[in-house]
Amino acid sequence: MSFLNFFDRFNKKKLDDSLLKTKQNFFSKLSRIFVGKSRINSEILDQIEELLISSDIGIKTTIKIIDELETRVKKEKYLNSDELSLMLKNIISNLLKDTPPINIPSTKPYVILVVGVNGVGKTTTIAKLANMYKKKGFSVALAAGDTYRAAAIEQLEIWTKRINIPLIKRSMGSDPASVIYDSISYSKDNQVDFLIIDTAGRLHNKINLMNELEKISNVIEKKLSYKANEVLLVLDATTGQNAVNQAREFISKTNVNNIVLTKIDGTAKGGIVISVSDQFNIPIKYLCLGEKIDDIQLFNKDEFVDSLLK
Ligand SMILES: Nc1nc2c(ncn2[C@@H]2O[C@H](COP(=O)(O)OP(=O)(O)OP(=O)(O)O)[C@@H](O)[C@H]2O)c(=O)[nH]1
Ligand SMILES: [Mg+2]
Repeated sequence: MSFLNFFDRFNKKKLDDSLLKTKQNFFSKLSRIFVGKSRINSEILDQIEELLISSDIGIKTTIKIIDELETRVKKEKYLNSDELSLMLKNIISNLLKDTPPINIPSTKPYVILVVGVNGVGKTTTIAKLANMYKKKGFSVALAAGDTYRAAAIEQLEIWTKRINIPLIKRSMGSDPASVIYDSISYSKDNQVDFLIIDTAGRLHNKINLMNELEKISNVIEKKLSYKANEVLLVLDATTGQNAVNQAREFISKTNVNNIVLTKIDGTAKGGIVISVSDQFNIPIKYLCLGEKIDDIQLFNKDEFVDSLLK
């Protein structure tokens, strides 16, 4: 398996701009905590703790950060706010997991199964990924596995026409497993490099949704004799700690092996990225920073922390 850097130029400004609200939310408050103080005491640590929790970093991750901060502050009692910022940056960086580079498939098709609850940005993310691979010269096909809503198929149709790639679909209400079956046959017959599968975010109930995902996974494995290479869980950053609950649910019931956080632009809840990266043993692969086709970046923990805490 070879590796390739898909992003010719890392758009740091876009990341800075997207994280601005989160940063302002956090930092304006952090500097207020410091006004008139010249040393770190337990009262200040309590205030930082409260601030971290209110910044969507979550209780568990916040406790880890504060414990570490406490240990370090004990060694070095007198710190100004710049030094404390640097310390926080370092602690948060250490909590975040590295993201592996994008794999170039050695077997065809490389299957990406995209899962997540309704409205989080699955279909938009699929279009962004398809466009990214297409631009790099790979052949890409999409499977309209969300047969629950007619609009879902139409939405994918619009994207595939724009990107100029094939869409494998059936009519609304068909069995998604049959669409997946068709899409794998198509991919094999046409030497498709990347097959990206859209799935429903909402069914009659949660058990149905998880059963359907399991059925889809089984069809993929049976027809290809290997599992989906990537099960990509899409989480909406604007939903804050709800995204953590969704992650827990999907990770326990499906074979999620990568995470995308969408709608980072314009939310003050960017702290959720830290919470998700710390709490699950699954890497965040991409951040989505807008509705346009290019608004996607490979997650880079150092750039992320730098944009957030510089
Ligand atoms: N600002 C912003 N909006 C986004 C982003 N990603 C998706 N959206 C918007 O979020 C809305 C829902 O996106 P979809 O891609 O349709 O979400 P979905 O998960 O496929 O939704 P269902 O098919 O209903 O389950 C759309 O209006 C998108 O344009 C993002 O990174 N930033
Ligand atoms: Mg959709």
